[in-house]
Amino acid sequence: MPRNTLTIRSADIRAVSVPLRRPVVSKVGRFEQWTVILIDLQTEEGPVGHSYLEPYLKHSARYLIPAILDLVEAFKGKAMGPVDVFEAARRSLSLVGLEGLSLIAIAGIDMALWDALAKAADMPLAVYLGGSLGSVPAYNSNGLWLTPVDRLGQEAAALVAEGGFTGLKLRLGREQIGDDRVAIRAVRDAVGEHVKLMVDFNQGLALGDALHRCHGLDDQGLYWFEEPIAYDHLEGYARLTRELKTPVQLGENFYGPRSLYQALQAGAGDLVMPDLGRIGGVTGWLRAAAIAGSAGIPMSTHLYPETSAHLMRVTETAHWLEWQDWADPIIAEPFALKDGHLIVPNRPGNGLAWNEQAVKRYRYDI
Ligand code: SMN
Ligand code: MG
Repeated sequence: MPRNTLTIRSADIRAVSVPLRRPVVSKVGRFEQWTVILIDLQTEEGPVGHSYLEPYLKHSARYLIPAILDLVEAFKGKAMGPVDVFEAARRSLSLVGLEGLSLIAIAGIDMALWDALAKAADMPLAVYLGGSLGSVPAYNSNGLWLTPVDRLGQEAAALVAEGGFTGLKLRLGREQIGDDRVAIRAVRDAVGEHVKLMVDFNQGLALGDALHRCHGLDDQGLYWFEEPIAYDHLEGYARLTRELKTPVQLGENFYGPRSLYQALQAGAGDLVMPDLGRIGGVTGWLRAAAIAGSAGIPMSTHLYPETSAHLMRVTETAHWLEWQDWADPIIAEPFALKDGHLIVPNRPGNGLAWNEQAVKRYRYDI
């Protein structure tokens, strides 16, 4: 029996601020709490789509939520697929810019609408997209911030033990290169040489310093160098990619699939890792994955582990899932981990529903 395209009715959107077990201490900021915006998209046909956004900044809910509600108002009552909404929303916001908040707002609706569609078909999102249930290799990104080096070893051992992980992310870019070497040594001594170390500079270096620092660490057997310099300095990335043995990773700040295309055209990295909020949700991811796949560039994820896990099951060059449990406190059934893999649950849609008691506890007024 053919089904109709879903019709958006309304959206309930709430902001929560969830305590982090290990505060984020990074070049992009220090966060004791993590802001999560919960979207419940009601449809005329019944299925409710769930998604969340991670906009880092607590106060950004004040302008992000109204932008999402405006889009819902514009499209309610119309039978539209997520790709239709994606295109129409981009057109409607082009006068205020296609990137940044516009795209994050669109991504929130897009992810919720794909969830509702997969629920209407009674299939997990990965299956609805033509893939299958299964697990996705993940590294633990829950710690190893720019914190005192004498505590990193103990923390690294704990992070491996949280899920049998074979990869960890370590943040680098301390004052002296020697401090970064000490940090790497501490982690390796604690977890062994077989655990892959993804290192992230969070755009903390100018190109000259990045050349010096990355060349100096190029013999350390690191798995990738992530965002050594400002995310949009594509020529600088191309130079680093040409000169370094260690693969250069970027992409969490790509706004839309075209940014990924432009970065690859510029030779700006060996690896990419789009963020679902910034790449444009499920629709943006699928388009980006086709570009990375055709270019033969391995694609990893950034934040949003649950929906990303579904997408990795249909991503041609799927590489590593970044595991963070930051939204777990407000998720009704957090996804399970086994032997360093995140398991895509056998539930219709993206598998996200809220722990309403926790939402009540962590909710804040915008
Ligand atoms: C990151 C993510 C979230 C907060 C700070 C830093 C980081 C990552 O860039 O890749 O996980
Ligand atoms: Mg990063």
